[in-house]
Amino acid sequence: MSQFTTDKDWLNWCPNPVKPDFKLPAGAIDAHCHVFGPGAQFPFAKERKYTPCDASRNQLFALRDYLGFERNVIVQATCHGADNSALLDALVHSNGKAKGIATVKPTVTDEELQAMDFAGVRGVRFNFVKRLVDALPFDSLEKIAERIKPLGWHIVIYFEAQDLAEYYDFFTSLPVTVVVDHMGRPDVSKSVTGSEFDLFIKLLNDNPNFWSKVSCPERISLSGPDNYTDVIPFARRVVETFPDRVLWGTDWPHPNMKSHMPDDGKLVNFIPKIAPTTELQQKLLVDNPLNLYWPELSVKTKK
Ligand code: 0GY
Repeated sequence: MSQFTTDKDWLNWCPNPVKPDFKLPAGAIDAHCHVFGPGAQFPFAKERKYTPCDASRNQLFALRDYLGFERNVIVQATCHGADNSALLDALVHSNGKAKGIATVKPTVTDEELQAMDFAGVRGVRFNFVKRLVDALPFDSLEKIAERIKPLGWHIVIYFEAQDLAEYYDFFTSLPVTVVVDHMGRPDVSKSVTGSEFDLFIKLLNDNPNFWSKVSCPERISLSGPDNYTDVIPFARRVVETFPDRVLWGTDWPHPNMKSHMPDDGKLVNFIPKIAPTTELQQKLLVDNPLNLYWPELSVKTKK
């Protein structure tokens, strides 16, 4: 029995998603998903801002197989703070089919970093979304960036569109590859060619070390369940402008979705709307995440 009580308004992940009509290319990678606990085995962090339902590694692996993905990139969820035990447990039990993004403090030891690297961690997440975390100060984040650089790791950043201007100079000073979660959470009530989204495009355009996940239409959309058409122009602009630096993920088990819980099969069916050609789909779902997370398996042709 877990000692944790799930938040009253928490929506559990969809237990019976549809089988997607869109057939994923062979070797497709779900490059943004999480595990929660189980709380009885991997307690949630004291400093967490939400208490989720359980979402175990075996449930994640079952979803991977059901939807037709080959591999996962598991991102440390804020409900586990900087205790990466659940993430590491998932990685070591994945049979080499999962890599991870951890959350660390500046006090992390070299031995801890080495052990995480051995288990399959390939980056750290810097989170600036205030409802999720109290972000570390820039100098602490800079220290972490310097510590992970020799390992060849990258940094995943999570922020919302209205905050990009404030963080822009810090982000572009980071010394490694940087992956932005969910296109920087654009406000899709604004124009796709307006100044706010143009700044995000400039971030990727001027900084070749920046990548973007084009995930989470269900979070970004203002148009309601299973109808995320307002997100399409934003995601397509990113996919078509930066085809070699985009990633896609389910975001299972969808933390903090309060309006509705998406069906993961329907999310997969949404992919061709944002990556309309087989070439773009191959890059988004296979080649790009392989290059970043499994370079040893990548068959990238040298130009
Ligand atoms: C996401 C989104 C959220 C939460 C987390 O680590 C987390 O707690 O990532 C969110 O609530 O927006 O990226 O899955």
